[in-house]
Amino acid sequence: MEVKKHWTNTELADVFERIANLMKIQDEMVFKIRAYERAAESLRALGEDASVLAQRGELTQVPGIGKAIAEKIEELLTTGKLGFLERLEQEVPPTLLDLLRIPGVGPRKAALFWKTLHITTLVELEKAAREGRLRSLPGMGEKSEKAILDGIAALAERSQRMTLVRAWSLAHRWLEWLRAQPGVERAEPAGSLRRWKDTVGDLDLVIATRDSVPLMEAFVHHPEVKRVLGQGENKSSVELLDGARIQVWTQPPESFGALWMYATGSKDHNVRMRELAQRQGLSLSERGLTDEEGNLRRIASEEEGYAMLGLAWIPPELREDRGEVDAAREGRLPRLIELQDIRMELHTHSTWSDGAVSIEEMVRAALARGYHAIAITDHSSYMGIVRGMKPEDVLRQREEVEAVRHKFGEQILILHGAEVDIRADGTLDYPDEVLEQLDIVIASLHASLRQPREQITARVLNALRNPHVDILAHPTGRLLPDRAGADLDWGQIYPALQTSGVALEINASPYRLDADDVHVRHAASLGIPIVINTDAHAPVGMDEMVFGVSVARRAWLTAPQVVNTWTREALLEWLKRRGSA
Ligand code: DGT
Ligand code: CA
Ligand code: ZN
Repeated sequence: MEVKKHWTNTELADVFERIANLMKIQDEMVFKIRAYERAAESLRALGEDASVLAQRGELTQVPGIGKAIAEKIEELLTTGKLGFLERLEQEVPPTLLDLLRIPGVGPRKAALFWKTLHITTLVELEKAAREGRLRSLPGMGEKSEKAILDGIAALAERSQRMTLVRAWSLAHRWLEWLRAQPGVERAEPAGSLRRWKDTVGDLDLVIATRDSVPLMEAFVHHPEVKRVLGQGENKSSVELLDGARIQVWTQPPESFGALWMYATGSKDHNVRMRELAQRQGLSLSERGLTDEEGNLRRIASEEEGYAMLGLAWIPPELREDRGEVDAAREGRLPRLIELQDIRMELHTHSTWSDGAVSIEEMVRAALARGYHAIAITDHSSYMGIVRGMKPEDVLRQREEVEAVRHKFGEQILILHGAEVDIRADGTLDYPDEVLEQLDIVIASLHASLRQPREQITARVLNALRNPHVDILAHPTGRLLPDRAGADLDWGQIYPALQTSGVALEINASPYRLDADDVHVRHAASLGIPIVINTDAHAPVGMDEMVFGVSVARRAWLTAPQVVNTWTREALLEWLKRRGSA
């Protein structure tokens, strides 16, 4: 059997769930619908790749997958399409499925709106509700009409993905719970979380145990579980009351390495790894490596697993199929920057603008983290949005900085800087006479982020042309998990950074992570210095450095490429070359 597109079990399950929902709207017979739902559940819980099982002709051995479903899976795997679903979508407009995401709207209501008012989309439904056309339908009223409008508004706000900070705190809590369960020898994070992707869809947690079934029972019956999406012996997934999704995978300890590799992904990395194994006549699964005679060699640790395929262990942050497998084979994986390499914080706020504590307290916080330098960079007074500093405040602030310097002496280098707004017309918030008195200048966009590409790019280029600017902060202004940032033309930003010598910021806030890994990697490859800034507004803010470092790692950066790892002398030297120190 030839497989054209790679289908994950989740994608296959989504297809059958889609069929089941369309049939519900169609008011099909319950037992037919149930068969598709069962297929979706068992695919979600399946430990092995359905595509691999299909190649071996073993799909029908999976509980919940009969001959008819197996044929549909094979059709999807070989042709990338499913005739049955296509015909179904001719009968029931698939956009109706969007209506099911509204709380209180099930297939019956969706069918009602469709058949009586010819509504097929969320937009049409919202319009009808606004115009009061729903309330007179059978089983509806003014109240339920209002509930639908509220539900649509809430949908728009709710994101399907989590920020890294939310995902990690959830993961720590669940790992603790899992580790306390009987028979659990090890429990670790996997999936996009372990790769530190900027947002996380569902949490993947992997477990070494010889006693999986009772563990899975306990997991799906945990009091925080709202809905079981799939339950199997080696894999179960649930939706929690707050909407987050968790997937738990198990293997006996001898196969833990294989499982951890598999569940960490990414999918593209796994595909690349499987190809590598295939070239050696092996098949790689979440249990281990199987040779052509069918002998399984289990993989207990990831290091062993990679070594068995002739590779150095690959840090999870690199597992995105961006050249890491070749680099691991050729022994040229980078020595990635680590949190301990960070020795300074160059973007912080105090009570002089919108920070929570005094300059002295921020300096103490930096010292407590073992840093040898800190920059105090309060906001300029743009548009009065935050309590920014007027040019005359900057001069008064300098006196306080001097006093704090006097107090701490050689212990720490204190730079007096500012975060200056790039105004909507591209000019900076302070005149050059003020900028030239500062030790370090950060330029950033805060307002009018929706300007057209040409205009917003020109704004940034203008700021980069000012010789006093040292750092371009959170360049796009995006807000995670789902508010996109400015539409910058990076093709112009990179060369401008290069010629100006301005450093590109990785803003470490888990709500920003801006610039992102892809842009940072490219910038660093051009020799542009990268600086990781927490933009702390209080001492605890400095703890977010770890998220910024994760972006740098995903961008393949080594410590010397990141300004924060430098010595004081190197920092001052760089600033002097920039002309502002
Ligand atoms: P997410 O949850 O959207 O943030 O992204 P991931 O990377 O956590 O993806 P997810 O949760 O769909 O799957 C977790 C890992 O499991 C993924 O990184 C790779 C692996 N995986 C899932 N399904 C398949 C599959 O069908 N084939 C292979 N080779 N790997 C898969
Ligand atoms: Ca995931
Ligand atoms: Zn800031």
